[in-house]
Amino acid sequence: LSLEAGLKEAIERDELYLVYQPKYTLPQHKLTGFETLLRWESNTLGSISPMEFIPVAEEIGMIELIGHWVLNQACQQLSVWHQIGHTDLTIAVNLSAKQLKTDLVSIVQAALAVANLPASALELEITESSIMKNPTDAVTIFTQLKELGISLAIDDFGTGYSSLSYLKHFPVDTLKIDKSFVHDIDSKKADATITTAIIALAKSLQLEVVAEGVENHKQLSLLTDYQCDQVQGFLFNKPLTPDECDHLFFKTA
Ligand code: G
Ligand code: G
Ligand code: NA
Ligand code: MN
Repeated sequence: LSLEAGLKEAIERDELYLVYQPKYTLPQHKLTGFETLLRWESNTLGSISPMEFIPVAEEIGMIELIGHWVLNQACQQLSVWHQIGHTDLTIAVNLSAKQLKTDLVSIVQAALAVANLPASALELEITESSIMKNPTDAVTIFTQLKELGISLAIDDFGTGYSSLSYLKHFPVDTLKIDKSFVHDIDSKKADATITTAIIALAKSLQLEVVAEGVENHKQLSLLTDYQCDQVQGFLFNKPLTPDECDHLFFKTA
C-alpha cells in the first residue's frame, strides 16, 4: 500500500490520533494548555511521522479533510478537560497553508460550537512561510478568525525568509521561537542573540512569546533570565496521550 493510498483510508480506519504537548508559564511553570500534534499509526505501513505524511496530504488534496478532523477532535478533547474543571486551559492546533481558505472561519466556528468552547480557548499556529504563500488571503482570514476571539501564533518564528513587515498587518498574538534557536542557546552566541532579539521584538509589539524544544535546565534557566513568557519541550513533557494528560492533572492538582 502506498503512502497516498494509506492516507486516503486513514480516517475511516481510525488510524489517526492526537497527542498533546503541555505549555508552561515562566517563571512559575504553570500549565496553560497544550499544542495538538497529529500522529498516524497505519495498520499496513506502521507509524509515520507528520513530517512525512502532511506534505503528501497537502499534495493529494487531503489536508483540509484531515485538518478539519484535527480541529474537531482537539476541540472535543479540550471540552472534556473544561468539563472536569480545567476551564483555564487552551488548545493550539497547527494549520497548513492549504487550510487558509475562507471556509476555515465557519469550520472553526462550528468546531467551537459543537464542543461548546469559548473562542478564547483556541489558538491556531501557522508558520511564516505558510502565511507568505498567500499573504493577502491570510490577512483576510485571520482578521475574521480574530473577530471570533481565537488567538493566533506564528510557529517556527525566525526560520522563514520573510520580512518582518507582515507583523504590522497580521493580527497575531504569539510568536513561537523555533527549537533550532533554543537547542544551542547555551553554547552558541548567535542563537542566544537571536532568541533575545525575538523576545524583545515580541515584547515591544505586545505579543506573547513561547520557546519550543526546551530539553535541559540550562536552556530553561537562560529563557527564564531572558523573560520569555512560556516554554514547551521534552524537559517538561513529550507530546502526551489524553490519558497521560489526565495523569498530569492529577499530579499537578
Ligand atoms: O510532532 P512532530 O514533531 O512529529 O511534528 C512534525 C511536524 O508536523 C511539525 O512541523 C508539526 O508542526 C507538524 N504537525 C504536527 N501535527 C500537525 C497538524 O495537525 N497539522 C499540521 N498542519 N501540521 C502538523
Ligand atoms: O513545527 P512544530 O513547532 O509544530 O513542531 C513541533 C514538533 O517538535 C513536534 O513534533 C514535537 O514532537 C517536537 N518537539 C517538542 N518538544 C521538543 C523538544 O524538546 N525537542 C525536540 N527536538 N523536539 C520537540
Ligand atoms: Na506548531
Ligand atoms: Mn514550531
